[in-house]
Amino acid sequence: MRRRKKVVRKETRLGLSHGKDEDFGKWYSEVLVNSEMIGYYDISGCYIIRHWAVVIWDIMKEFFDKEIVEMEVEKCMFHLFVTSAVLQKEKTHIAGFEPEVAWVTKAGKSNLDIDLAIRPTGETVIYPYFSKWIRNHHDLPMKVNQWCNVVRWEFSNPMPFIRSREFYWQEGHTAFATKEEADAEVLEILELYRQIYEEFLAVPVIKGKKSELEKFAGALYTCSIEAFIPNTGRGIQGATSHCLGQNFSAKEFFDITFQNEKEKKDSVWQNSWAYRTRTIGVMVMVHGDDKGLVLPPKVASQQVIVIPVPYKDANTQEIFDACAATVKTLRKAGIRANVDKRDYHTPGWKYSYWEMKGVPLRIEIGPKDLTNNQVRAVRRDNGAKMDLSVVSLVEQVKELLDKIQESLFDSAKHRQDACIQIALRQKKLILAPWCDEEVEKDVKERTKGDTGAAKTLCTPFDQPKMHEGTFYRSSLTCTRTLKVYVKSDVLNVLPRGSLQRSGAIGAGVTKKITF
Ligand code: 87F
Repeated sequence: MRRRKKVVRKETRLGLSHGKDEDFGKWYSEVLVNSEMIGYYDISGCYIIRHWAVVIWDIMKEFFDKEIVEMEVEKCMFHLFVTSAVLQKEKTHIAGFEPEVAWVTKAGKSNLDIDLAIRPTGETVIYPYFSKWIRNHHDLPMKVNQWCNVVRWEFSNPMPFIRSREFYWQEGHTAFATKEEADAEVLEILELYRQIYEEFLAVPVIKGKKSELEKFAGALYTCSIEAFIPNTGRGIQGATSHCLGQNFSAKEFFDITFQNEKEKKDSVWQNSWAYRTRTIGVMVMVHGDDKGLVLPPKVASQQVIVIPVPYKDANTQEIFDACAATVKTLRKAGIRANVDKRDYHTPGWKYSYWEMKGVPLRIEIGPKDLTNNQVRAVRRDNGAKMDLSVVSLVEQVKELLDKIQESLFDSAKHRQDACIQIALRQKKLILAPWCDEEVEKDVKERTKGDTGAAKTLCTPFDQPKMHEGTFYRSSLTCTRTLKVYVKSDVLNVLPRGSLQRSGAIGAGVTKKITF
């Protein structure tokens, strides 16, 4: 029997009681609460997002806002409520989502004249006004974005950041005169989402296009960013950028038309795009370890924590002064640094505390460091310790933070790449040749189970070379699937999990396929 790994540290009483590889779900909740990212609320599926996480959100928001301002997207704040009459306008597109819509039906003790839905997304709230505001081609493109909360009363297993009943997001809604402009924007936004994940959160992602079955029903096509959680072996949708075509602008829906340059009436081409607080959950799942959070320096609210290490007869005041001076120097250079001055905790306790909170770099200053005009630095990601000279402290810290950011991404990328296989039986992300919807439905149906069916995530834009008729190396594939899957020259990424459990898929291995 495998012995349970003891993660709680005796000497400090800080730490986690569940290992990441031991019970991933419990580990995740514990990390979020102990690191002070979230608080559990008394409504199931609702969580309080605390300062430590809000700062991460704000850093991403600042980047994204700056980029979309460059794209001439305007800011807006639409209402939280939508009447059922307006919500019904979108009926065809939101079919299937209705059970998730939450309603306000009372004010005090009296029933409202009309029930009000709480927005699950902004289309129905925003598009009636696009219809009023857009008259002719001079009004186009129209581009708006809002940062807000939405409510979707999910019934499947809630999980902080990943699946909550109320969540925060940005939602962008744009209208163009031509499809070409809309197509270009879909990709431009997708690239910003990639940057958020890869360059800020150090999480590798796959950019691609959703299949017809997995796209938003109201969209002409949906592009997405897909991330991978090695511990669950499952893919997770990171953000979406939809081209809505003329579906919503059509006369029978929101009737968003304009006079084109030839004085002819035409419907606008629309896009909508969003990323949400789920980003934070993905980052925690990918980088966290048995000591707690591991924050990439670019999004860490504190990049450096300075800890005084007083020693017996040494001059404590001098050590505290040196810590304060170090913080001042680092902050002046734009580094988010702070000192833990609390005199009622030991340095050891503080080390564990800041490790739990994932601060990328710890600086310890003790009497020996004062004498040698140096500080001791400890990396959160790999535990490496080094002495840094006070003379060139800023440059060295900046370099270290860059290295930490880079190596977090590299190691996550390495883990993800190692899990992408042309294979159906292991706990893997599957890069599989794709045939048609019939097969897609079939795979989804046959792999249904408690950990979720193997549905296609997206068709990656980056496609490995493959020729018609080439057989792919696979540990196994059933004859039927193999036959149909290799017909296509497009590869789709499927999450692992259910395929592996599927006897049907596993049956009838007949061919070894080579890549
Ligand atoms: C839940 C309840 C009601 C998703 C819902 O992805 C409606 C919906 O329309 C709903 N869940 N959707 C699709 C949202 C599509 C779209 N909206 C704007 C986005 C990006 C931003």
